[in-house]
Amino acid sequence: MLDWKLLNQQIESSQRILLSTHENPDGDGLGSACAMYHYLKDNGKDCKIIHMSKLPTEYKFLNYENIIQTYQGDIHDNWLSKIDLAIIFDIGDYQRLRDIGDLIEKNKIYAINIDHHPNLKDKRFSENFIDVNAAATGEMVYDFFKSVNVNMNKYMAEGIYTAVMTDTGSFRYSNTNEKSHRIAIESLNLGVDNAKIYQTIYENRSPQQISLLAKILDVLDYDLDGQLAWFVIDQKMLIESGAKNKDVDGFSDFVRTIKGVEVAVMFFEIGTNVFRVNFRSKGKYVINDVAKSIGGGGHKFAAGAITKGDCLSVTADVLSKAKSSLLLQNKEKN
Ligand SMILES: [Mn+2]
Repeated sequence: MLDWKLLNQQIESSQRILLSTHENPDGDGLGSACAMYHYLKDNGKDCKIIHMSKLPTEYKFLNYENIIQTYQGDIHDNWLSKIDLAIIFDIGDYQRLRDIGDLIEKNKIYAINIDHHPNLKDKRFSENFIDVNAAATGEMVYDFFKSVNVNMNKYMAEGIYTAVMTDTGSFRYSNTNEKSHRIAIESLNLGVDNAKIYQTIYENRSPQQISLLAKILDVLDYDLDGQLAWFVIDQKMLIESGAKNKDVDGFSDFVRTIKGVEVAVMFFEIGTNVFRVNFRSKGKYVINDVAKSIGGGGHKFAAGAITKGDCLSVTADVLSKAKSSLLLQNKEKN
């Protein structure tokens, strides 16, 4: 059991509090930060959510009164130099804090990590609250509220709901648990508009993104009797379709939905001879070991890495590692 009272003590003894999450933030990191923000504001704290990226348009609905800001030294450094506490959500890897991580170290800020990624406790954080069994970091923030007897308001629930909905694939992935649904019930009772949140996040695809999807389906390849599906998105495909980097989000989840496919692997060329590799598993095979073996990491069934090399050697290397891992896991099962 995590000692959430400790977190509350830290909050109570702090006045200026920074909330943040990883670069290229997702619904879990942003939703968790927003839920906490509304709790802290209600308690009279001076707090800001500052992160390294541009806020993705699909999450702008969370940004009431401009509470979520993109880090800019000239605007924020003064405020940041006087904070008492930083609470970081869903980070996975300290590096993903970028400049904010450097500032925390440089200013020796008391920083608390709340995360459900299976990571070693990072010493750069003063406290680590880690629960790998939580479907979302948002569930941990919910646990915190419960254990210190906080009644959620609609804004807090909206953040928590967004976090849980996005990290459970809208309550469909294998990490979805009883608590995820309980959170949904409570959120709906508090007036959260679930259909509106879903549509805002997932039913706003651009025609460019769909045209990129068409190209992917064209190059989709299968291995291990159709259990492993993989595809490459190179710069040329991106340019030809007019899609943006972030438009590839969700494609590996989509490929995993194919009948018989247990693991989907995406190779996305983010720079010349630099690939982001994404692994998604339906649950039969653990894939974060493979991600780890090429310098990445993540959850058991959703992981990723960045790797360098030309397309042919990168795909050959990663696929051979993935295949050996799957075959080995098969053997261990039988
Ligand atoms: Mn998460």
